[in-house]
Amino acid sequence: MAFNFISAAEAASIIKHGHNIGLSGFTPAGTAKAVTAELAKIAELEHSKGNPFQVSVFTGASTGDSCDGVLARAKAIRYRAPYTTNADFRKAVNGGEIAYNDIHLSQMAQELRYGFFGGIDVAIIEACEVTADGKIYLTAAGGIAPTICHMASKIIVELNSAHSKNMMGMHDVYEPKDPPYRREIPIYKPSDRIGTPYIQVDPKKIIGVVETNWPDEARDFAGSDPVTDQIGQRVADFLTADMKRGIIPASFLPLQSGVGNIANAVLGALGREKSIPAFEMYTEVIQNSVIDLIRAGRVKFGSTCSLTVTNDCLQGIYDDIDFFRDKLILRPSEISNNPEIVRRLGIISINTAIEVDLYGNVNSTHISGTKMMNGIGGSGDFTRNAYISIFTCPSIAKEGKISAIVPMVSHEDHSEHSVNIIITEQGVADLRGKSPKERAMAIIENCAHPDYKEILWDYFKLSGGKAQTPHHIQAALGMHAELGKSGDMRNINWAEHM
Ligand code: 0RQ
Repeated sequence: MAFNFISAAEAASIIKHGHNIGLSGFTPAGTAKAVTAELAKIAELEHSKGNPFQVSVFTGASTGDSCDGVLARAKAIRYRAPYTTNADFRKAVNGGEIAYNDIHLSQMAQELRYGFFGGIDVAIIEACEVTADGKIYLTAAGGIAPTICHMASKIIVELNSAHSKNMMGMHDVYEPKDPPYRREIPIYKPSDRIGTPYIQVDPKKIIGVVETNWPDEARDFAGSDPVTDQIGQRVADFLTADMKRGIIPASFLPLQSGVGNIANAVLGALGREKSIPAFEMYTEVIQNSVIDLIRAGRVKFGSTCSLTVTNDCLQGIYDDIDFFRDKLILRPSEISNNPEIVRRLGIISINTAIEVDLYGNVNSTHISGTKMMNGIGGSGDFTRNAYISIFTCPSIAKEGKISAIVPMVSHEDHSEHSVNIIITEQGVADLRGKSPKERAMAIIENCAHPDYKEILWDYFKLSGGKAQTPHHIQAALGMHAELGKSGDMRNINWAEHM
């Protein structure tokens, strides 16, 4: 079958007000870009005529500016799930303009299939190749592409020559059946292949192919600094000690690590720690630091949903594809983040917290309990099911006006029942096997910044001390209230709250 080659603007004109659109990609990696950029122009034109024009957008994770950025600025998004990182989008969400649903990334595809959101009208899939018999070869991410391809009545392919066809063969496309027919997902080690290297669709559903040459829009993270380096080294020392005392097997366990400069620093430190053997990753995002470790022989294999790397790093992988073919695999987010596999493989998860409370509850998503930062991402998929779940964060934010260790989290994403280890630049709190009061003492003593230690000890003492989980309910969010009042948590006077 010969494809209908169309412009991005023609493709965008197929999308109507009220449509549910699904996009390939996971982070800016592999996300369709050209059609959404044109869709924003259509929305602006319709709005200028006084017509409503908004769509609902479903993706694997965050996207780049050419999706969440332009669409948010054009006020073209009514509803969005499951995760974003774009600053303009964040502003629109916190200004009440967009209905945003922050969902565990492993669940996005199945919740679409279960019908929680209605259908998918149009799927926009970035590909490095598409064949006449309907085989779509994805680019730098798996995301929810298999599910939206099979659900959508119309598929638009963005055939992006900025991605090399060398990517063909790097994906492992697998979609589980839904209950009551679901079986185990047969992955027993990070490198297992269980699916096909392409998505098979009915070619008649591909209503247009848009040829583009649009590089991925992955962010370049700030370099390391003394605080992130210290956190990274503490993670490496902690894991080394746990291996030496036999908790982690001598052959080590697969790692998951979040996104950002702390994740880069952690991986850098693990790479340097020669007492840790070369290890595997079973993770959702691979950043530049992991590619460096694969080249250095420190990471033996990386299973991921996306290659969220800089474009020169991605080009390096394409140029060296023969080296990387047996060292990398890309999976749909439903598989890369699947709780069944996380628990089976015994993954060590390392994610970043916004704030942590005295009892080990973690807030990963909301600033002062109300303003959305990014979303939970995959952190919950891994944390709840990990062999050891670790959260890292600097002990303070905003030049010390904010403590990351607080009496009670202002929003909870990961509960005390799932969180094992807290690591700040100050130290490590090992919460395993500890009661709530023992956890509080470990967290204050080891993780809080010196400016906040006395403040937190005072709260702990004033909260009564006898209950299973001591709190002074009126004062529990007193540090947040103080931040709102004076702009600095250090000004807290507990007597005013009790
Ligand atoms: O503010 O941007 O104004 O400088 O939050 O914080 O320290 O730069 O760290 O970029 O790693 O982000 C948790 C948001 C951390 C991220 C979070 C302010 C701080 C700074 C960013 P500025 P840092 P990071 C993998 C798994 C959830 C999803 C997840 C995240 C900004 O890691 O979204 O883990 N995680 N997914 O100053 C007020 C506090 C603060 C605070 C930090 N307590 N109060 N502001 N900040 N703590 C990804 C995927 O799933 C795809």
